Amino acid sequence: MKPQVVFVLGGPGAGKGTQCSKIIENYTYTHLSAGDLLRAERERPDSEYGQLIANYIKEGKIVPVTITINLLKQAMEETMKKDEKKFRFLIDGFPRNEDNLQGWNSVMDEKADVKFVLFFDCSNEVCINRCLERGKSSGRTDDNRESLQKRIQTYLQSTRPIIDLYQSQGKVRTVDASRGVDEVFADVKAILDKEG
Ligand code: UP5
Ligand code: MG
Repeated sequence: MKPQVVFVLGGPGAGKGTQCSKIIENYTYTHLSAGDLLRAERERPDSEYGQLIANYIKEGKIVPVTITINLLKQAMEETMKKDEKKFRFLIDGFPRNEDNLQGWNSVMDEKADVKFVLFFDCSNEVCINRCLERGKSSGRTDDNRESLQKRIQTYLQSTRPIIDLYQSQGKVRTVDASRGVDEVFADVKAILDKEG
């Protein structure tokens, strides 16, 4: 079975991870956060990319896709090897720029089907406030004002055009992510129930 993919996009702190956690409680999807995979790789003692990833994340810049795509591909393959029924994936926080999209297309385009993009739409102000609030306890090196400015900038300059591109192909399902977690999830459910 070819893996079925939903890309989950939205600004920093829009609630991608939160909503993906709720989705996997209710649907047979596997959640793969590109950011979580990169953070895990950063912490792996013999990683040759640890320092590079650490710098990119703190600067709110997008890591070269060769690194990210290998982590994603490996995680997908491992999931499907363990359980062949797990062929539906939520890929959270990817693709974030043109380089990511090209990397996906060259490595994964024929191996997986992208069903649609789930887009959590939220104002920059709400995004920043959520991340600053989380930053009080998250330990994330990028949940501070300086990094957040850069993350928002990168999101607007590099990620929005990717969402727009999918939009022009009729592949974007947009949710107003500025509301409470449960209200957002009610909309997410309606989309997933409809898409099957
Ligand atoms: N919260 C969530 N939903 C809420 C709601 N409806 N109402 C009120 N509060 C809500 O949520 C963020 C915070 O808000 C939490 O405290 C939550 O409780 C609360 P979360 O669900 O974590 O939001 P999410 O959108 O997942 O935010 P995240 O910070 O993870 O988004 P980013 O996209 O910035 O982070 P990510 O981990 O994807 O990427 C980090 C960095 O990794 C990037 O900046 C980049 O440097 C690098 N990266 C790459 O280079 N390439 C990639 O492909 C991916 C990442
Ligand atoms: Mg996240």
